Amino acid sequence: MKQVEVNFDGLVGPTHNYAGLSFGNVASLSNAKAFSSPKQAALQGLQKMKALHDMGMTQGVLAPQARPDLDTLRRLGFTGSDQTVLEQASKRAPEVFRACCSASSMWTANAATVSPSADTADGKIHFTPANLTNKFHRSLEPEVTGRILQATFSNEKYFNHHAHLPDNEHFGDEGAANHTRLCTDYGHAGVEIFVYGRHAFDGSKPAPKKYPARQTLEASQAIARLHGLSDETTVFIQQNPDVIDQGVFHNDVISVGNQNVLFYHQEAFHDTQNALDEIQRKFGQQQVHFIRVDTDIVPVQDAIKTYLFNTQIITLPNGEMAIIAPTECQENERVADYLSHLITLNTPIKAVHYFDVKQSMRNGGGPACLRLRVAMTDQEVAAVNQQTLMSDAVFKRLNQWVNKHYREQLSVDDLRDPALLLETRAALDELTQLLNLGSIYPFQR
Ligand code: SUG
Repeated sequence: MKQVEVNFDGLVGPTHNYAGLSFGNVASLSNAKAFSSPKQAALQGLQKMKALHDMGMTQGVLAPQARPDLDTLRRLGFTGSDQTVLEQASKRAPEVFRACCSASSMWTANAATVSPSADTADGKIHFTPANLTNKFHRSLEPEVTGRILQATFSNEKYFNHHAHLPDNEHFGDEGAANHTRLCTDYGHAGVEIFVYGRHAFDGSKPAPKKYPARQTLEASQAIARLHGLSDETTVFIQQNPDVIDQGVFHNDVISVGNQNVLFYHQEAFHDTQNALDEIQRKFGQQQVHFIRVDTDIVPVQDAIKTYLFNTQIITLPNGEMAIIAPTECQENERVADYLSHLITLNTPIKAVHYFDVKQSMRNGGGPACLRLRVAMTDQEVAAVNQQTLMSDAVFKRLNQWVNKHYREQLSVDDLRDPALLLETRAALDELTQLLNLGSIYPFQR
């Protein structure tokens, strides 16, 4: 039986905008209120998906969420027709309104934590949507995320879906952005690595001082229990609080793993040596390639600006690995030099491919933020909703759909336009048919 890792990329939604909503995420704050291009953003994302498909990878697509979130605005006391709610909320509570308009579900690395069937006690693939409690605009996502995941992975024989963790900072969970998995082969039991930012129930432990630690140890432990993971193959590592304070708001901004490779920055973890020893011990006989990038080669600030570690390391059908990097890495001399050097070293990584995902990068989301990884057997791939798997036909249809419905340009002021709400609903309604998702959106229920 063949096993592959499938990337499910988030389709960028029609309200993609820059509202400066993410304290601790430097790109989001520095681009606040700039014009965005939802159309370009969605097309850039689709190009990346298609390119991976063309490299022989199995590639999936996850639907975006519907914004503005009228249900939340009503829950917060705005009443009347949809148009009145938009008008009143944007006038009387503009910050709340903007948060209810974010297209942040595009970063599907934050959609959920996924454990493949080779790792779980019941032999099914487990999904837990992330509660994203640390940011109000993102905390609106988990319920519909759960529905999107169930509509994409709908066969109960293979897929086990959990509810998101309790909506409280003690269990702050950011999904796969703080989780990676090493394995000899995708279908073999692997080591699941959870990277947390702070201890929720023990204030004496180290924690960042300036920016929030979004993921707690207790949330990571709860996910490992829910997914039926073995202690023998699970590792919990604390992220270095100092790098969180420099703007590394998720672990996937400073380290990434694939199969027998862990690619990480020297300053990524709190207690690096013990963490790496534990990973190697739990990994077993075969040697893990620990690829460390030192601060004097790439300072943390360059890693944040270029998203060197928010790259995707993928295993191509010929068994070699390639890095999928944003063009920001190519534009930074230090980082570009490092990447050219990396592929000559004696590691499985043999190529680097650059992609323009600038629309996403301006909100702090690189190539790896845009995808949720699901390692699967052939049978499990066959059990996925087939309309969500990339093909030449799906690519063509989705491009046409974006070109038909998306605006070229959007400002945060445009978000209160009632026409945008109607355009968005028409687009998403059509999308649920294209992807065969059923009625996942509140406006369809
Ligand atoms: O949660 N940005 C997202 C970026 C998520 C990146 N994901 C990973 N690292 N896996 C966030 O901070 C900005 C929205 C705005 O400001 O308009 C935002 O939500």
